[in-house]
Amino acid sequence: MQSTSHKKSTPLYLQIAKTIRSRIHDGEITDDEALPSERDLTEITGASRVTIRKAIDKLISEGLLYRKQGSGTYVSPRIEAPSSFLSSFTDDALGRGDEPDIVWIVKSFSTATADEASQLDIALASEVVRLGRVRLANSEPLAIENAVIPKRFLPSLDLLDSSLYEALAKLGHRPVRGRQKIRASLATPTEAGLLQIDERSEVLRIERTTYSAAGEVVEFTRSAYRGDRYDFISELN
Ligand code: 16G
Repeated sequence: MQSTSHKKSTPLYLQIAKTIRSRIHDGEITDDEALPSERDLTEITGASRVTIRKAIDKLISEGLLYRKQGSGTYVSPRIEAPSSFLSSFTDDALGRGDEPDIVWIVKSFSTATADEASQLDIALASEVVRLGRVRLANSEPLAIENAVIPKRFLPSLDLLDSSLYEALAKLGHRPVRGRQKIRASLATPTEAGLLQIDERSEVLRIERTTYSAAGEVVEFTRSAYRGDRYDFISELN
């Protein structure tokens, strides 16, 4: 059996990963900049090559670093998401040349809670489509999105393959304007697991309400986006 003190001590590779993560976080090593070589990191830290590689692999799996064949390890550029126009996750990812993907948590008809009914401006206990999705790009989990849509805008789930806005567009209900609220927060243990980040890492909590041309609420979505990967850009006129 492991002793308590052993259980509590953080493995060296995680400590090294944490140090590199905070250097990236503090902007000491930035987008597309090379990390020191494994050999240099071995010398700097006094850790073995295996430990250094394990730390780097951990940060690659988190999406913070990427390897270039025969060249080294680099800092992944942060994702710039437009927040001044109504783009979809799918379009944003494809626009960057990334491959979007989804892990479905829930995709079903449901009854609106009192809060949701008020956000959607519909009668209490109306039927809604409830979508819970982990959004990925190039296999990297980036955000968790929980959306509710009044059922009359999406009466069948068959049309919804991956993109919500594409399904709504097919039915003539793609939202035309919206309002978004962003605030800083920390990942809950469940969110951390889904996003494959450490518990209490920074996330951006976003609430988006979107409207049809007639001014009806089409969607109310609560999301948690990874704070270590996203910059939201607003155009100022
Ligand atoms: C974005 C929206 C989300 C919307 C989704 C549709 C933010 C913070 N959220 O992720 O509200 O439901 O796009 O994307 O931007 P989809 O058409 O790929 O499902």
